[in-house]
Order: sequence, then C-alpha cells, then structure tokens
Amino acid sequence: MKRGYLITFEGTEGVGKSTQLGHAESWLKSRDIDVVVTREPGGTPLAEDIRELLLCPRDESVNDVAELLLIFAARAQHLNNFILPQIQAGRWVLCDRFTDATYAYQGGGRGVSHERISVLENLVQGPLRPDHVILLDAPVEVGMARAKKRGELDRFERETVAFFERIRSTYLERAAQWPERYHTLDAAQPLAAVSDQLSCALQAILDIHATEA
Ligand code: Z5A
Repeated sequence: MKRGYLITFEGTEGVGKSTQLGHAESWLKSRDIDVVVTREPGGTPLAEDIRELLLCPRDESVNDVAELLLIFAARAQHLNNFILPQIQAGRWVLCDRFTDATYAYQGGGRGVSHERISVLENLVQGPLRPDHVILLDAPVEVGMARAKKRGELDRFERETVAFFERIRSTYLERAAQWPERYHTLDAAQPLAAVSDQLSCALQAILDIHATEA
C-alpha cells in the first residue's frame, strides 16, 4: 500500500492553525483522501496528559531543558502510537504543530540551541520529518488579539510580544531554508482568503504526489 504523508500546521499563537486544519481536512476528504487529524503536544492519552503539564500556568519556574524533554517525551509517544501507524496504513496525517514548533518556541523563543534540539529530534524521530509544513504567518499582534478573545491564557500565551517575535522569525528563517517543504500563507487576511491560499497549497501538494507509485 502507498504510504500516507505527514502535513503539519505551524505559526505563532492565534494565527488560525486549528481553523485552517479543519478546512484542509474537508478539502482533502472531498477528494477521497483518507485523512486523520491530530495535535502536539498531545494526540494520545499519555501525550495529552503531558500537554496538560506543559500548558498549565504554575508558580514554579519551568526549566527550559525540562520543558524540551517533556515535549519530546510526548512526541515519542504520539509518533510511535499514532502518527507512524497511520502513515503506514496509507493515511494523510494533519498535525497541529510538530517539531518545527520546538525549533521556534524552545529554540527561538527560549534560546535553547538548535544543536541540542536536533539531537532529540534524531533520537525520537530518526529520519522522519514532515512531508509538508503549512506555515500560517501573521504579525504577532494579530494572532495575540485573536487568541485573547478566547479568554483564559495558557502558560505560553502569557509570554511577551518579544518572545513571539523571535518565534515568528525562526519560522520564517526555516521556511526560507526549506522552500520545497514549507508552504507559507498570509494569515493576516480574512478567514475565507486564507482558506483559498490553503486550497492552492493543498492542490500543489496533491500535484507533487500524483506521480508517485
Ligand atoms: N509548543 C511548544 O512550545 N513547543 C512545541 O514543540 C509544540 C508546542 C508542539 C500549545 O499549542 C502550545 O504548545 C503552544 C506552543 C507550545 N502555545 N502557544 N502559544 P496550541 O497549538 O494548542 O496553541 P496555540 O498556538 O495558542 O493555538 P491556538 O491558540 O489554538 O491558535 P490557532 O489554532 O492558531 O488559531 P485558531 O484557534 O484557529 O483561531 C484563533 C481565533 O481566531 C478563533 O476565534 C478563530 O475563529 C479566529 N480566526 C482564525 N483565522 C482568522 C482570520 N483569518 N481572521 C479573523 N479571525 C480568525
């Protein structure tokens, strides 16, 4: 059986990843593609428990390496118990965030070295990397304003504008480094216009894989 693909959705907070992931799911399903949707941190019961630990605001300061290890612990569980079996069964996995988020948040945001992240990436994932990354890019203030409308902020959402600016820059640097893998959308546009951009990106992805056996 032909293997499936891993398509991840990335961006700073509130840019519309979850919303557009729903659009991608419907768009692909309407073209008879077997799709499953998941998220990080999370995606299995244990990984969702780790997500709670990571997002919950707390008085104790969280050490950067402890945060990094928790993220990769959740990823190891999610990858082996969910993502890989789905890809091997021929399904397309749409994942709300993956390791590009670690480079952006823990690397760009917290200042953990990319070399250190890369060691864990290789340990947990071996050679696996997302086949495609949909990057929703918008000025930080736009996403923050959208996220704030939802009420209670999690531990990451309480960070400063400067923190999210570093994250956005890291994503854009990575998109420039791997243009064949990254599809960057202007997420500051109205919802329907972003969905139109996403449909074009998905068509391009379908065209890329149409010729594969
Ligand atoms: N994290 C990490 O540090 N390291 C890692 O390796 C990983 C994650 C994997 C949880 O992620 C946190 O984990 C995340 C980074 C960290 N924290 N932060 N910040 P998450 O994905 O669950 O949390 P999030 O980034 O904050 O996602 P979000 O808040 O759910 O935002 P979103 O999915 O991008 O946006 P949305 O929910 O689709 O839309 C937000 C609102 O805007 C909503 O009301 C929409 O209706 C509205 N919206 C969406 N698009 C538009 C447009 N185009 N116009 C107007 N309004 C819009």
